[in-house]
Amino acid sequence: IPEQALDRDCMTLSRHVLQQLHSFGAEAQDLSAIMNRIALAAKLIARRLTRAGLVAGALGFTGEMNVQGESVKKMDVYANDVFISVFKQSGLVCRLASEEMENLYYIPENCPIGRYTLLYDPIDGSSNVDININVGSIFAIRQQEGLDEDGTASDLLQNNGRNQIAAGYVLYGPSTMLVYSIGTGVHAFTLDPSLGEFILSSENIRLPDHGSIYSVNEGNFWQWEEPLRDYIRYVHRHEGYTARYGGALVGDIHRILFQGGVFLYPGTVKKPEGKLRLLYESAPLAYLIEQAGGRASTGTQEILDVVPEALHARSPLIIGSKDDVALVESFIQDRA
Ligand code: AHM
Ligand code: MG
Repeated sequence: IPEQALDRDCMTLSRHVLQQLHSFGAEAQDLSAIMNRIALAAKLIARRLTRAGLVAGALGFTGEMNVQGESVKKMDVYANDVFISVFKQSGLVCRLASEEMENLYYIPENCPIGRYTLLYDPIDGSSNVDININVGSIFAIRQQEGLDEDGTASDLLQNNGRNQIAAGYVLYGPSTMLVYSIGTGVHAFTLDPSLGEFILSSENIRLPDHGSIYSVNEGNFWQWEEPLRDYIRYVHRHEGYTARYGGALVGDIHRILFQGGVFLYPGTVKKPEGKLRLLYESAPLAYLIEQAGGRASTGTQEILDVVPEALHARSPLIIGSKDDVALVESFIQDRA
């Protein structure tokens, strides 16, 4: 048994990525190095979050608005900068795209060799930060097509989410967890603070085809289209459903990944595209949940088939267990 425990402790994230790729070729090395950098970013953000209430200037708003028209939190800025610092001089990633930056961030010195773009939401669920509730980071890696240094992001706006080669999230909860996929299933790692390493805690996670949880902000009920309201009436009237909504997508999806169910952020009459952004929120999570045997839909189209119209384009999101996503879709499509 002690030997098994030791073996388990040695299954670090970088080792796992290399093992998943069954090769130590250039691409495997690159992906493993990128995942290591993401893990470093996660540890830096986790460290700051853990002590945020004690560190002067860690919490609260900056007073600025981001490109989405949302008030920026100091932690958003910190976490955004962490990813930049971690990937500068890495030789790995040529461009970064983030919720907190209007335009792509180029790292020209990396571009000749760094064939990848990193898309990320540095702090998902920012409203939870100041009250010490779980938040997350979301990321995706795409192969860069061409040496696009004109800032147009044209390749990102010509491809759909199937172009992602890796995606995942970090959950800053009671433990810090990193969950990722590089197209070979979904694997979860737990940060062991005494080692400073992410250690494999669940391999090949598969979510059930149906779960009892539905996760949606019902405060928007009267702003939705009627079919959505009908779906909610359905779950209210049928036994076996339970509501969970944490205000941070990563936490809500994490629960669904392990227990099944469905998360929804539908469009409203005024904002038909909803709130969540395709490139660094919906598409990475869709990739992950599909890899775990679930589905992600806009209501009428697979999320991974959507080609974004802009870097910060939004889309409605219905994601989780196959049967539960299909049930929501059946309400939407019956009325269409
Ligand atoms: P953020 O990345 O700016 O924090 O916004 C995304 C978050 C999601 O994590 C969460 O599911 C949603 O916004 C909550 O929004 P609302 O308060 O409208 O329910
Ligand atoms: Mg977000």
